[in-house]
Amino acid sequence: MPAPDEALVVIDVQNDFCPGGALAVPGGDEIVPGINALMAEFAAVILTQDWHPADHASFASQHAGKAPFETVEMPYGEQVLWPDHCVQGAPGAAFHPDLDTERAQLIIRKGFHREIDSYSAFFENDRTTPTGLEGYLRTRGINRLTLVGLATDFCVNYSALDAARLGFEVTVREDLCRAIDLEGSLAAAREAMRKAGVRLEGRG
Ligand code: VGL
Ligand code: ZN
Repeated sequence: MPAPDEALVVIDVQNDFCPGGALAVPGGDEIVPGINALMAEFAAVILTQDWHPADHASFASQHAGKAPFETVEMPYGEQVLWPDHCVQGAPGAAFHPDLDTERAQLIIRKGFHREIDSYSAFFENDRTTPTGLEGYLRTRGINRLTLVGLATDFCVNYSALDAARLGFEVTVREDLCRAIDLEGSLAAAREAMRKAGVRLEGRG
């Protein structure tokens, strides 16, 4: 029986993060069947959706002389610049067509403020502007989370760290995540999550 205090949070399983997409994560589509199957084990299923305006400040195209995967200094710290991706309403922002979105009780969109990126499902990249997810979970009495999705080293990592910091018990199913892995970012993310008390499960 699914426990009432547990939720599955599916991070950014969107076309642009899958092969053929603008910011494709290697093997990003491989996790979809396993995520669909895991949904049956949870009473609460939440999806996140990266959802940027076309002129979002995280896009390299908005910074003269900058290329994707270079970094800039933003008021809130260092920001990686990305190819244009997950533009609001565009096909790339849609969920992978095979993802079972009908099971979702909440879809939380993030990254919609032009000036600030939002990797985490809980806070924008200033680590203080809330998305509202914490309040939703607490008012439903949910305090244990399992995270899956894309990408392990960015949105899953930031979401897991914020959830742990907020006092949730957090498990990341690594077999149902895939990474971008920029300059060791996957190893750094795994180390940070482990240090924060996040349970890492399902690594082959
Ligand atoms: C993501 C980079 C930019 C993610 C989102 O979902 O991990 N990464 N936007
Ligand atoms: Zn994004």
